[in-house]
Amino acid sequence: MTDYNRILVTAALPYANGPVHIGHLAGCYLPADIYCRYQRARKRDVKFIGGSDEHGVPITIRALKEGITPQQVVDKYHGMIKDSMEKMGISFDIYSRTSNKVHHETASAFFRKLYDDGLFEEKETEQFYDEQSNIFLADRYITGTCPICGNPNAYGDQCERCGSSLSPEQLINPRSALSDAVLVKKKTKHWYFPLQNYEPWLTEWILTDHKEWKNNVYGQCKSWLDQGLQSRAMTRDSSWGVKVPLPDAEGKVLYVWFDAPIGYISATKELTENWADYWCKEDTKLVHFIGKDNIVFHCIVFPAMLKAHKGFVLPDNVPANEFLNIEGEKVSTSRNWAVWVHEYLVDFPGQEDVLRYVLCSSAPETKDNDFTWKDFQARNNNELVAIFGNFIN
Ligand code: B3M
Ligand code: ZN
Repeated sequence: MTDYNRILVTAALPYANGPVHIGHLAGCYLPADIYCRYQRARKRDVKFIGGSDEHGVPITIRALKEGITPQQVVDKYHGMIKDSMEKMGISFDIYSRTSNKVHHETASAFFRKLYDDGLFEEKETEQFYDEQSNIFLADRYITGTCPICGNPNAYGDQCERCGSSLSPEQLINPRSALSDAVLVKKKTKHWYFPLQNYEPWLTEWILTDHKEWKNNVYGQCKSWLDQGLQSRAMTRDSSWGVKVPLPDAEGKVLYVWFDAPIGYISATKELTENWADYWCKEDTKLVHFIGKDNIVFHCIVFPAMLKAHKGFVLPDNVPANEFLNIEGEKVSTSRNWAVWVHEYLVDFPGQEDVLRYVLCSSAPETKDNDFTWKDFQARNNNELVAIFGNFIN
């Protein structure tokens, strides 16, 4: 739609299990911020929504490893992330968090509506369970021997030596990556959302009606749709998250990718009592800024959820950037290969705009790009100081 009266902009909710790095800024927060500043300058009615994603496996694992509670993990990192965003001038209208009460209520009611409308499938399956840590393990926290190349340290989702994508069932001698315990199989019931039922609609909506989406986004959607969609479990066994609002669901929470995007709605509720104008009126333009690893969730899963629920606007565009590498290598949190924003802010006080300038001049818009300190220095000295500085003088 070209005729709209308000713009609702969201930026992916970072997991509160670690600080943010410059790849996050370049990929998502800076482009979203620039877009919002531009729209405000045009006097458009724009709301810029952000917040921390405080549920999910990454947070519980972090808590287990550090010997603290998930709440302590998210309190620590939510504060750090919020502070980094503010200091970098990311001009959110609200930066909320998914552990808030309003979010739990909103996500819970959303699930309940789909349940009451009979839109979930209930299935019992056997899953790997770690009896030492007392948890069901997500695929990537299961290790074992790769059936293809014999690598003894392959993961339940893939083998990093031979590159094969795997399922935990294929691993020889599966063990827990947390406790090293030998795993047992346990029965568990979950609620699945049949994405395949939305496939004809999604195909038309994306591939025909949204040909203008960025190539990388459109291409990923097309390849998902070409492969065919399947039911996805929207609940998990865990004590951390939004409780499944059903009587026979003790120890179950909503899948983090079910609740997190609803966080955009909850945060808007927190921001303004007119939240429904932004989410439910057809003359709203909804734009999701994200990184490329979040495409399927924002273009396929969340729109299907919104469609199923009824009454919400759908995204008009989902601009996703590629990744920013550092000095020729992929960012890796585990190897601490990243430029952390909170550290930059200490090492280069008052130089926030220099970083914004460099990241936006080499933004990974159509392909992965590289950040180097040499380039940072050159752009500062040759472009900002020499050209721009002299011009102002
Ligand atoms: N927290 C994944 C990420 O930080 C996830 C995004 C949620 S957006 C609703 O990349
Ligand atoms: Zn292998």
